[in-house]
Amino acid sequence: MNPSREDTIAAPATAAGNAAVAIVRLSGPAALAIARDLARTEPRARLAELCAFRDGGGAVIDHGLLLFFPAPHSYTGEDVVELQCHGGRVVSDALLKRAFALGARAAQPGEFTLRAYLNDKLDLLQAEAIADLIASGSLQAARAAQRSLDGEFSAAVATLQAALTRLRVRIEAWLDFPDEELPFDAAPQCVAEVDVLLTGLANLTTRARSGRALRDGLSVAIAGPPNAGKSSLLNRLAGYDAAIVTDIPGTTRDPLREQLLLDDLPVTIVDTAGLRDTVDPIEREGVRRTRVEVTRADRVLWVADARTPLATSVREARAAVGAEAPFTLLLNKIDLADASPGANEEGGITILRLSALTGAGIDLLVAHLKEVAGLGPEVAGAFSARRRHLDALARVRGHLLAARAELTGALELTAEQLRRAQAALGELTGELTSDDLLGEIFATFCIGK
Ligand SMILES: Nc1nc2c(ncn2[C@@H]2O[C@H](COP(=O)(O)OP(=O)(O)OP(=O)(O)O)[C@@H](O)[C@H]2O)c(=O)[nH]1
Ligand SMILES: [Mg+2]
Repeated sequence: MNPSREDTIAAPATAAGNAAVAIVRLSGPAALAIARDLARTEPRARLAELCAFRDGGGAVIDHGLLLFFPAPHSYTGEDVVELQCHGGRVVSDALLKRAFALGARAAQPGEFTLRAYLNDKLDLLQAEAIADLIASGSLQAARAAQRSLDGEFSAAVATLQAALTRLRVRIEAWLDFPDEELPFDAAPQCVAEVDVLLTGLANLTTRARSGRALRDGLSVAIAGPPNAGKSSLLNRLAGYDAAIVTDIPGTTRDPLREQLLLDDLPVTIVDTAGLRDTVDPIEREGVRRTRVEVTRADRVLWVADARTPLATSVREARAAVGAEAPFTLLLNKIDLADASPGANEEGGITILRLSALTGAGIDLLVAHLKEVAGLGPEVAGAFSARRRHLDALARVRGHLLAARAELTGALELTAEQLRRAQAALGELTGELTSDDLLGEIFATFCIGK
């Protein structure tokens, strides 16, 4: 994706469908001339003006508002024109057609924001936050996106960058003037500084991890022996009867997928056929599909009957999913086992006791899923973030730890690790980003943004 920036681009900025108003947006060097021709008027900067928009023959397409944002004080940093017309497809299509006839071309997805980025109107974190804000599925997710868009994430990255630069300047100076003696406490001082950087980074990562969870959520597969209460659990979490529940083992055959919002955490959850050896060809196919779902999920909830001996359930869970995916053992039907809801760790496995029928312990499960997703209590300060951000932050951490380890040895190696840490940080805001990555990021935007 590297379309010419000399072109003037046009696209509907509002979604298709019947609505009171539709907005067509233009950006680029010819935007003003096109607006003049369409509206037969001299557009004034940042002033809404009621105009008649006309086609090539002078016939009125619609009456609407014209807005002109001269460069560089516009969303894209270029001349931008917005035509607000009546809603529905026909009028906005006719306006677009006229704009194309006058020299504009159709904008690619995300191209307005790409131009804003290329014109330094916003950095990459902010550009991505715009797409996240539009796509946000909960108020918390929208707030996290807003925070990134406002530049909070970028500012936190910049603070780390500045501290890293100060440290690098000093170390590079020692390298450049090897004859000068190092202050005797130089190494411990630098270690302390790297530690401060690591603490700042950890804080940033926690907030980004929460944001990623709000944005991407978690994919969960419910699996376990037949009749354990898997479908009942899905229904309980969904709050409605999504799956058929009976007391006949082998009720569920096809995997049943639901999208849920559990306490602000988006969860894709799939209920599956109970795992057992069977000769029934339909059930066998169901079991095969369960195994596929288990390997795909971020997390498997292995549902077992609380009355089954724990060792048996652990063994079955390990045998079925142990190596394939991380799992949590849910001991269901505690109402029949005369047990109370609770959570504990045993042999590295999280065990939750609950009842899908009564709802006891379901809050523990939701809290557990939030924890697994990385959605901590600091959600109020979350930055909208993506996997690429977390990958970059993890690399920064790796380089800082390596730099710290080298500080008592070869200073060149420390310098190199700090340089790499800085480069990885730069990927976040887009200081060092390949065209391929830009193409990938902006291609996921909607058209007109
Ligand atoms: N008492 C009690 N009964 C439950 C509980 N959860 C599920 N059941 C009952 O157990 C039976 C099986 O429940 P399902 O949800 O269909 O179990 P499943 O694991 O989906 O079963 P398959 O689809 O056949 O593998 C039904 O009669 C449910 O009402 C629970 O927590 N307590
Ligand atoms: Mg079922």
